[in-house]
Amino acid sequence: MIPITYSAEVAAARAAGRPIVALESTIITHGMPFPQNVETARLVEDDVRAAGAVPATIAVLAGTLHVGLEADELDALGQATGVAKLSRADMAACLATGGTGATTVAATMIAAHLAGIHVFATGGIGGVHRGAELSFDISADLHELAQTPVTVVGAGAKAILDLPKTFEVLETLGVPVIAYGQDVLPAFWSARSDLPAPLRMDTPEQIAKAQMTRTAMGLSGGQLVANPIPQEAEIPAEDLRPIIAQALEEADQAGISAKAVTPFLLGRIFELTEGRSLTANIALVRNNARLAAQIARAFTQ
Ligand code: PSU
Ligand code: MN
Repeated sequence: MIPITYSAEVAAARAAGRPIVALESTIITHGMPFPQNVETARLVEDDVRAAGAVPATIAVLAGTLHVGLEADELDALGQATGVAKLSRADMAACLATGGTGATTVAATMIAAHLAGIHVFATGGIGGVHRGAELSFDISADLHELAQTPVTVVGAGAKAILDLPKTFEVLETLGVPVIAYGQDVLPAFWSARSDLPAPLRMDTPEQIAKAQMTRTAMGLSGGQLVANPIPQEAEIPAEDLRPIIAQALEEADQAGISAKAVTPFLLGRIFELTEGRSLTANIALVRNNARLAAQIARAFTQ
């Protein structure tokens, strides 16, 4: 009924019960410029393999849900224009109408769960936008974490967001937020924020066991693992503060809204930091992929 297809590598891993890590595609189509987007997607897949798991990059191509992309499919998606950005609200419609779309965190979680994949690595989740008290712009990623049993490894939520409100909403929704190896939450491009971590874990095994316990208790939903960017790759929060403020101001002036907000802000911050934000983004996604692979292995043990 659901038009779903697996890459050869993912099909073999499923048959053998090997650990699999889901990867999203919105970061490729809307989060990074070409050609760095495709290069990063490949590096991230290789990081997952090097850490002993199999990567499954997820996207909807011409009405079929792909769990794992072949090399040529990844190349084509990375250069395609006009690709939809899919979340819970529009994923089924895209499949039903034969469309092509990249999956956000929410949509990738849905696809991962359908495919029996427990762990997913991304850059940072969507969340509560600054000014949400007027715009009501709160990412569907938060509600997805509350209902779909997939552990998402990110460098927290993207620092363009209102981080305190994002973590308040996650708490309200009953989503475990686990800082990896430190007592404060990371802030995407920066390793540390001044927000205390609701939970802290220090091993992949603890994280896998917590998800399994949650599910065994009949609690719905996944967990967010907030994995700090490696220190040597981070951009200090003080350096970014004025740049984020400027990008937000410009988005406001230009009347950017809804799905366009996050891609616009990431694009402007890339320009304003002269590419530093992209270098950091690549480092943090790769770091998340490595941890996700370890967690996926812990799930299969
Ligand atoms: N992580 C990144 N870059 C991105 C994203 C995550 O490093 O572009 C994407 C994810 O797909 C996430 C989306 O779900 O940004 C959030 O979009 P929105 O704020 O419109 O919900
Ligand atoms: Mn939004």
